[in-house]
This record gives sequence, C-alpha cells and structure tokens, in this order.
Amino acid sequence: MMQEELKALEVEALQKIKEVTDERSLQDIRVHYLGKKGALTAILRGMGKLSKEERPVVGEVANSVRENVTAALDAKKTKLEKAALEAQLSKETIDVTLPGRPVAESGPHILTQIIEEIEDLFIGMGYEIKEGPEVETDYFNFEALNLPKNHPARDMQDTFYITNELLLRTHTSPMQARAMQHSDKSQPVKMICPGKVYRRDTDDATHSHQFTQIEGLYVDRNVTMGDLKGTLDRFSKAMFGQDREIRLRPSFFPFTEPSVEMDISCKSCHGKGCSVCKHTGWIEILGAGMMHPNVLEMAGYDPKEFTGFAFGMGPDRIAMLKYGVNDIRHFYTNDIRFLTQFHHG
Ligand code: FA5
Repeated sequence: MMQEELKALEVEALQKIKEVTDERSLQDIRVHYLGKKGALTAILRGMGKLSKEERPVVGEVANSVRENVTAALDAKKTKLEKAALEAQLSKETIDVTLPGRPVAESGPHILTQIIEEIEDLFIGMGYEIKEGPEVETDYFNFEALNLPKNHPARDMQDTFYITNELLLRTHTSPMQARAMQHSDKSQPVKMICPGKVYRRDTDDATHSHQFTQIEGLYVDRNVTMGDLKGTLDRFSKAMFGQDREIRLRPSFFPFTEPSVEMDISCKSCHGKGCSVCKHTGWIEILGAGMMHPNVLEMAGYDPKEFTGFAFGMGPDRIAMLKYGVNDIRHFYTNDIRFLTQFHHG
C-alpha cells in the first residue's frame, strides 16, 4: 500500500516539476514534497506501523523516490537558471546594425571662411598676417593715424570708450601704426590684419555694432596709387569674379591722402536697387588710400623717401555680396539653419 502511495507521489511530483516554468514555483514544489512538513515525510511517518520485513523494502522505495524527485528538481533548477541567463543576455545585446545617432556637424563660421580666403589671397601676394589688440589705446586708434584729440573726423566712428585713454578699436587701422613702429625700416612693410572691431552704430541690414575688418598696409620706396588700384582689382576679381562691377569713389580718411572708397555692384538686386544696397545698386566694402605723410612720419619713416598705401575692408559686407545674404545680423545671431548652409563636408 505504502509503496503504491510513494510511487503515486513520485509520478505526481515529477509531472509538476516538468510543468513548472519559474524558479519560485519550483522551490514551492520542493518544500511541498520534500520539506519537513512535506508529503513524503507525511507518508514515512506511517512506517512505524509496518512489519519488520516490510520496513526495509518500503524504506528503499522511499529513498529512491526522494532521490528521483531531488534529481528532477535540481535538473529543472539548472535549466530554469540557464534560460533566465539567456533571456537576460539577449535583452542586453547591442544591435550593431541600428543606425547611429547623428553627431552635430560643425565647421568654420562663414566670416572665418571669408577671412581665410582673403588671407590666402594676400599671402600669395607676399603679405604677412598680423594681429592686434581689440582693446586699444586712444593713441593708436586715433592719434597715430593723424586724428589728434578733438579732431572733428573722430566723429566718423562712434566709439565705445573704456577709460579716457582706452577704447574698443573702431577699425583695424591702429595696426598700420603698430606695424610701422615695429619695423626696423630697412625692409618694406607688407601686412594684412584681420580682426573684430566695435562701433556705436545702430544695427540695420548692413551695419552691426561689432563686425570684422581686414587692414592692409604696404610701405616701401616708390609705392604708387597704381599699385593700390592693381592690388584692389586683383582682390576683387578673385573674390567676386569677373562679372561683378567695381567702382572707386574719391573719399576722405585723415590717415590717407588721397583717399578712396570701393563699391561692388549689389548681388541681391543685380544693381537695380534693394534694401541691402539702400536702393543705390552698390555696396561699399572698403576704404583705402595713400599713406598720409604725417602718419609715416609719426611712425619714424621719412615721407620724402617712403610712400605706401593702406586699405580697410569689411569681410561681413564681402560675405553678404558673395553669397547674397540680405542682413548682416544673420552673422551674429547664430541661427544654426543659417550657419550650416556654409558647411561643406
Ligand atoms: C575705416 O574703418 C578705415 N579704417 C578704412 C581705411 C583703412 C581707410 C586704411 C583708408 C586706409 P570705414 O569706416 O569706411 O573706414 O570702414 C571700412 C569698411 O568697414 C567699410 O567699407 C565697410 O565694409 C565696413 N564697415 C564699416 N562700418 C560697418 C558696420 N557698422 N557694420 C559692418 N561693416 C562696416
């Protein structure tokens, strides 16, 4: 009788172990059949009532049931653990075929690109590149350029003063004076100086209170207005192509004599007139002229022996003309949709 009960218990336990799908239920089964208060123990408690001959026989069956159930439990436990590990691993697998997250692409600002293009052009003509301070002295920004204190022409450039003697440079021209002062006067000075400049201008489509300039200076014996014109012509053709018109207008700067301004025909309206060119068909991109004798003299050059020319151009306006940008403020408001148009791989 007991043997049959034990056999039935084994069959039932093995069936349950076979069906179970999680480790927790498996543990419950172990407790239910083999635990201290479990089914097997309950049956074995009745062993006392058996005869001497029956006891070892039943004992043997009971041991075999315990062993078989224990083995089945252990095997199932291993199987469930392995399955759990595999599930975990497959969940954590990295799918290398997924497309990557796009990395934001960057590139030089359009003004940097224009400045570098102009630098390359002038390096090709034998110019050096120099840099000067943005916080400048009144002396270099004005006085050394033939603009003594209270000179009315100082009003041409509305200035951000820091102290009476220090200011934010209003143009890159102070580098004319600095470059000449540093020269040992035995060699020609041939340099360009790009950089940021500041003016208390009211911002509009073509004016910004902070913009860029590139100064150019060539001092030597026998430098003529023809050299200046030839240089500007070469620059204009390289920058804008043969089809764009150029004009030189007589102008005034205290540090050059004679002085000119150079205009380029407007690309936005092809010379018809629009808000970019203030309905004139032309945009002014640079001021230039022959070095004023006073400026040469203040920097230690004898104006009877040396002559020179200088120019100051606005890369912002040049970029506007080259690419048909209709508002200078686009360069400074950092709208990524605007800036990325000028990134080329
Ligand atoms: C000057 O600044 C002179 N230093 C240029 C010069 C150098 C003349 C050497 C002679 C010899 P002007 O103020 O015109 O000149 O400015 C020169 C250029 O800077 C202009 O032609 C224009 O292209 C640009 N510019 C001037 N003001 C602004 C502004 N507010 N915003 C953007 N570009 C400007």
